[in-house]
Amino acid sequence: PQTIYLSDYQPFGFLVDEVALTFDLDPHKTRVKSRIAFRRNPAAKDAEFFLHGEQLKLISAQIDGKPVAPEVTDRGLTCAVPDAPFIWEAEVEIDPKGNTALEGLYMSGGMYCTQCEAEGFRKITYYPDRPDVMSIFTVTINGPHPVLLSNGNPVAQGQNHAEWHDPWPKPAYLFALVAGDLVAHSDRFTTMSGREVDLNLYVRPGDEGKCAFGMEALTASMKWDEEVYGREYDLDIFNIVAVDDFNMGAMENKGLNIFNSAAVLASPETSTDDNFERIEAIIAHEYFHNWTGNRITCRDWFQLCLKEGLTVYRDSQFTSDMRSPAVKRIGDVIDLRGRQFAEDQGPLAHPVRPESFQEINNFYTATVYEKGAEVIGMLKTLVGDDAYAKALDLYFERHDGDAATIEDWLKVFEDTTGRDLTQFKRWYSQAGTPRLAVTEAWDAGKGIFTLTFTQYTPPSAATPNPEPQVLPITVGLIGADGAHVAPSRVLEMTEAEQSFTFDGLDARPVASVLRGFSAPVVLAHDLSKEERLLLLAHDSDPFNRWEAGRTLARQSLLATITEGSAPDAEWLAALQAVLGDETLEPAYRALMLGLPSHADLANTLYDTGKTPDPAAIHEAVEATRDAMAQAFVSTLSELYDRHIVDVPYQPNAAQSGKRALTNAALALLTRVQGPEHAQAQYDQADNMTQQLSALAALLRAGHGDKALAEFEEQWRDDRLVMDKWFGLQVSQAAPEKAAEVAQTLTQHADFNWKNPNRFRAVFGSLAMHHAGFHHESGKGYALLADWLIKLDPVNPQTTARMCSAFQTWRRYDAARQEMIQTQLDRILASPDLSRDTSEMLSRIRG
Ligand code: HT7
Ligand code: ZN
Repeated sequence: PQTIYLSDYQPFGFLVDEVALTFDLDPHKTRVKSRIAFRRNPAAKDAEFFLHGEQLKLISAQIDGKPVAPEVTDRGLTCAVPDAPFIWEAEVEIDPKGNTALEGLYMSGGMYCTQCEAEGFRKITYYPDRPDVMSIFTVTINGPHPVLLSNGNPVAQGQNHAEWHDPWPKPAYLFALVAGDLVAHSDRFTTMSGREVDLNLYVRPGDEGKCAFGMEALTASMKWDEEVYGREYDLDIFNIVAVDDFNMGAMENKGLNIFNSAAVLASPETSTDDNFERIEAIIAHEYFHNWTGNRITCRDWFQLCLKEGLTVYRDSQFTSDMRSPAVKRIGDVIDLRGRQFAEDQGPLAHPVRPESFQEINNFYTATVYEKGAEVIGMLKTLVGDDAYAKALDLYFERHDGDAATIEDWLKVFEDTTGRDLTQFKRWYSQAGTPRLAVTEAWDAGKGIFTLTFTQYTPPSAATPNPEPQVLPITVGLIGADGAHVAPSRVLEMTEAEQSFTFDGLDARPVASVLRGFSAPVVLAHDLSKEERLLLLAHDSDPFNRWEAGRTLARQSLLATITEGSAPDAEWLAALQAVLGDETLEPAYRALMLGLPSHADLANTLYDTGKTPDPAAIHEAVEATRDAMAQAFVSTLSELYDRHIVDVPYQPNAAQSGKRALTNAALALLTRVQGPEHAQAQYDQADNMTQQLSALAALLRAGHGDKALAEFEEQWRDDRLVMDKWFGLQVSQAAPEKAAEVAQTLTQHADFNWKNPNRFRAVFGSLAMHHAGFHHESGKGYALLADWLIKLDPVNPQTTARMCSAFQTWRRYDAARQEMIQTQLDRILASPDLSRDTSEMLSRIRG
């Protein structure tokens, strides 16, 4: 397969002034006519007329009305063209129903829909399918469907016919079309300059009752982007469509966002609090792309973080504002460490802006998205809030309508602040997670406290010689009585080793380092247990307070795993005090009750030169949970009774925080008090959060069979709830049973493996079940490999994404490595393996 390099970028030889597309819809023989106005691009050297095109049947082609015979390959076509501006016309035939890859134009549940990012438009018609070719699109759709949608504003609507015009130039990846028998949940929004916008959320009949929350999230996002970023919506209409078959969460097509139904449909009875929060964030994310992605897009796919990192950063700011900043930050860091750190420290490591790829779909990664967002957070910390706001204003002013680069992005910060960001740019070009170590020195005579930091990024194939990064390190100092002796200060580290002093101190303080997780690094700070207990009890920075508890938990668990010691009683006592502190938000206390994941512990063991044993990790976690349950039983009962929500369900932060705390308490209480409590909650539940938490507790306690059968009976017609039913059985299975449970579920009549949500419900849950997936039998590895081999020809994108389950394989013992290697080789040997999967596996296999 061909490797594409950032350094090879060349502008396209032609500009596209206008595009007119006509679709005559048919499940197997859709006809697409294109009429495209081209002219030479004066800025380009290369003038070859190459149009991308894949899986298209070319019916006819004309230039300026005269038939031409282009040279066609399986990747596109070339044709001799005039020097002067010309009109290209082509007609192609495509097969939406046969398109199981869910890229291009495809069918889902009887409706037509599209997914063009990154390179799906070339499966619709011949076109320069690259993000720097922007044009104005007019789309005509003919087909026997009540709803016919495309981008922009509607210009004509008739029986089985619709025309749409999008006045904003856009790249082809933002094109969208939807046709089907859909119903709309509608609203209106008045923008800050007084323009009226029609809002519609289109769903399949029967799903109307699950639209209200998504619509509220949309209007809240539109308002927030006006208030916080000064960004106003720019069309007369904004449509969202829910589809059941979708490879990712959602897609920001101009004026016509397409959503995985799991990422937009919600009701109290069928969705958990976590679902509501995720839906709110994804709606915001896709809406925010209208400016960061659509009005300003990427010059090429290497610049993907330009739109994704910034938009993730913006959606996390939105969630912080809508909910709890502390809880959001902790959740984001848990996620970053779980997914991005694993990626950055393994064979799939790549810079936030990669420099080469074979299949761009494989680079929609936690590094591009989440580390990309962290980089923006660091930039904001370094320049300050006001300078960040000025830089963003300049970015929108200077680059509106552009296909921009990371250089353009950094330049607006340089121009507004006068800073030189040359070194900071390494965050975009270097792979790997920096290790930051800190040592302390105390000069009692002078009252000076010195922190000395060293940073080191382990070399990787992607970055063999990493250089020091710019690190904003937020630090506060605390006295022995828990009071602050120095407020937070941002230390700007640029060297491999650097010291910072704090003077005028009466006594040696305790340092709270990397507050708010101010840089995405692995921190080694050799605090004593007493110091960590002090931070857990008193740190005014909520992130570091939580972090102190998490580090104590990790240390206790590691001692249990490696030495068989009992869980640390001092940590448990300190944690209990925090749990009972009613000045703290319930959601925050629920997070305090969490433990580091099995994968986190495996990684820490590996980092310290030990081979992780998944079974030992599992046993240590179970023993610790039992100890927590026994130690906290009275506090947990009190918390459960005090915070149970007895007013009608609302998915807001206050209520969901209480449910998070009571359900965390329930999970532990079930260990010591048996299943009665959970059964009662299950029987009385009037919302999915309560029902599912109770079901999980029952399953873990081995008393879930009856509730599981009732749940299936109650929800068998609701595909999104049934995804939970499938997933929960795998995630709650005992390690030795997980693969077997997953296999049995694949025999279920409703296991529609071609639906990515259902496939992920079973196999995503298996891959996430650390002790189950890595069970010594190797059954988890073999089962996943069997199904990846089966899925690849049908849906390469979803297959390739799921291969990352194997990315940490080199951390484990020789027997496990051998079993995994056998499976990797077996998949790699399957005939006609997709480019997506073969690139992922070759990188993982090494
Ligand atoms: N920008 C969107 C990316 C996306 C995507 C990429 C590849 C294949 C399928 C896809 N569906 C959506 C989503 C986003 O980040 O907002
Ligand atoms: Zn995005």
